[in-house]
Amino acid sequence: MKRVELIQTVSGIVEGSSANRVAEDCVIRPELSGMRIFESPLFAFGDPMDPTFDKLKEKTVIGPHFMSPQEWMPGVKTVISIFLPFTEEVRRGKDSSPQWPSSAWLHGRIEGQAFINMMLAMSVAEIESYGYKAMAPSLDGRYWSLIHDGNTDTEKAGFSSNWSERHVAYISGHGTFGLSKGLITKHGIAGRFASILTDMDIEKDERYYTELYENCSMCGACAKRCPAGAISVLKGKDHKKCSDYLDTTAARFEPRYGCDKCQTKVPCETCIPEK
Ligand code: B12
Repeated sequence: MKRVELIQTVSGIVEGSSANRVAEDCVIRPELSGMRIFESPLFAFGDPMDPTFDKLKEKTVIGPHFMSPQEWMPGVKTVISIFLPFTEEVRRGKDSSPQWPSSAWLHGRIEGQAFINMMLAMSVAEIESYGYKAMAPSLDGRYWSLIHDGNTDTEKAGFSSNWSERHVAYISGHGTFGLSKGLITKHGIAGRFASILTDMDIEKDERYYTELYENCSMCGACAKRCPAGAISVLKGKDHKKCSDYLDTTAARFEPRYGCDKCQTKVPCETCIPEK
């Protein structure tokens, strides 16, 4: 299996799977039945031996709880980072208001992640069928993430994870962080990330940036749109305010939740913004 075949395989799952469309039996509004969730994915291939992975263990970056690619999978030779941009239908949900996310975005958050989990499992099985080892940290039993502050749990840091898809995407060559803390790729910020580790040696990408926030113009559009007041050009991003606001969406839209404001109708929505 070569780089191009792997890209074709994963892209084929995104193109062809009915799980990348909202099913009739779970739809919030009838007109969203069959809505496609993700566009064609973008790939970045990282080197698991990149010393920047060690830096992620520093407290000021992520922390010692971050598990390196080798800790997840001894013998790993390639980190495959995948960006799945949301379709225009998801980004332009018709019932969006300045305060609340659209039904389309809620489907993108919840059914979109369910599709990603399936896509990862299918992709891992496909790589293994060629005789290589592969695994997706986010599907592994050791994976954890905390979307609240970690005061009650000393081993798990708050607002963190032992495998951060954005940091992995940054190292692999997708793009850089933005003021909202989302990662801005060549196809923008509005989408979700996933990753696979494998012992297949695939040609790596070069990072096209040197600074952490290089792709962000610091225009402040995301700060103006944030209904939680969680983003500030001067103070950066307040995860607690963001998370508390997400809780109000969970109460209102149960069993779904989410917020689109820092990812849509901003200059970095679908591209790297001009400075
Ligand atoms: C915890 C979490 C949250 C928390 C905290 C958010 C955060 N930014 O960390 C809360 C609940 C607030 C949250 C909210 C949302 N989330 Co969220 N969340 C996560 C999760 C589970 C872990 C993130 C994590 O590990 N953070 C760790 C801390 C350390 O990150 P940080 O403080 O931002 O990191 C900074 C430092 O490391 C610093 N730094 C300092 N020195 C150095 C040196 C180096 C070398 C580097 C690289 C960095 C660095 O740079 C970073 C940026 O400032 C990931 C899934 C995953 N496993 O990756 C999704 C994830 C980050 N969330 C995502 C999304 C989409 C959202 C929401 C839009 C919700 C929604 N979908 O409706 C909102 C708003 C996002 C936002 N603006 O932050 C996406 C991001 C997509 C993107 N384009 O970037 C992710 C990747 C999920 C996914 N699978 O796609 N989320």
